[in-house]
Amino acid sequence: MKMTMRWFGEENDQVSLQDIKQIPGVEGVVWSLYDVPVGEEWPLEKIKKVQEQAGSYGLNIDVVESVNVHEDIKLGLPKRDYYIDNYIKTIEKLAQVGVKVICYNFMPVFDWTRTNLFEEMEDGSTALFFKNEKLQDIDPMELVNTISKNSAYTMPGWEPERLKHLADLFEQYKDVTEEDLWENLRYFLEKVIPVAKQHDIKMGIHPDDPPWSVFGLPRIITSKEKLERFLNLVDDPYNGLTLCSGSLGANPDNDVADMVRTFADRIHFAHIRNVKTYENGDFIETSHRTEDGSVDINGIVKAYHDIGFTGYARPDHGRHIWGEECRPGYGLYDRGLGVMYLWGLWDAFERTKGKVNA
Ligand code: DNO
Ligand code: MN
Repeated sequence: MKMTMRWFGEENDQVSLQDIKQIPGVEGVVWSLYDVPVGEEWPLEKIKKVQEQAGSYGLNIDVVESVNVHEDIKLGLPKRDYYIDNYIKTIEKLAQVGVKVICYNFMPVFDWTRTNLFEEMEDGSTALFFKNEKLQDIDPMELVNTISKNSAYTMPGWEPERLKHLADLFEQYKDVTEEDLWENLRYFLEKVIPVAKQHDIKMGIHPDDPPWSVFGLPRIITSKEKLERFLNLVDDPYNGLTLCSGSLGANPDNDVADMVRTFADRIHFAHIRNVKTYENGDFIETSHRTEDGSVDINGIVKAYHDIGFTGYARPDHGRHIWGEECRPGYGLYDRGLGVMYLWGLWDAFERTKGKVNA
């Protein structure tokens, strides 16, 4: 397991490369170019700049999260070929600096969705929260406004210029079914995977978060069966997964440890975090520790250890603790604790490997 940490860039993140370097066992940053509009080709100079910045702290830039997919591709509109061409050119550029994995998602309109970014927990920390009932009767625009008001940062997937066109986007998705989305995903993969393969870059789709439809929009990367269907769209090791335990774990029917064992060699990137789920469909993002939430993090790390996972991993969202002012879900402290919890489990499994009764 190669440990990484997400970093939003020098101008965009209160967490510094120095901070990241000081977390034990972190080898690289998971990055993106946030100022390039979705669908445009990434400029090589900007890519190289990140490489230099991270490199000066001895951190690699092997994993990109995300190269986002333009809505026209998801919608299957005529201009999709133009955007796919740009995507391919970006892959070629990323290959030049040695990128190994590209994480992306295929969620219509929204990336991850929560109803409160700073829900108070009993211990005085705050965390990302999803109130199921609230989402049933809220206008998406209202949620977008609340979310942007409560955050000093622009969050990937919630860029104001994109969301300005929200009404148009909803109109365009009006008649798009799940089956249409599958077909549009296949079209994209059939063009992109051969290029990624040629450049030895593994593609890892991130599951939908939460793993069910929101605001009536179709969502397809939600369960074990759907992941299986996805992998068969283009049955090639370069067409793989970013297996996110927290996104999938928001649905208690999803057994993530079982998915790790089933899809082993198709998992290129592991997002590991916990969530506490409630019967009414609400969930809150707790600390990474198994006992604190509903997801069996211990069992998941054991599964990764058992399959001899050599891919990349990162802690995912953390709580906001110790008074830290940070990007929602992406503070330094709780994610740092997350890294150490994951290493603690991993090292213990390593020590007992092959021993009877371990
Ligand atoms: C949620 C996060 C996501 C992720 C994107 C990837 O679990 O990891 O925000 O970054 O969906 O495209
Ligand atoms: Mn994730």
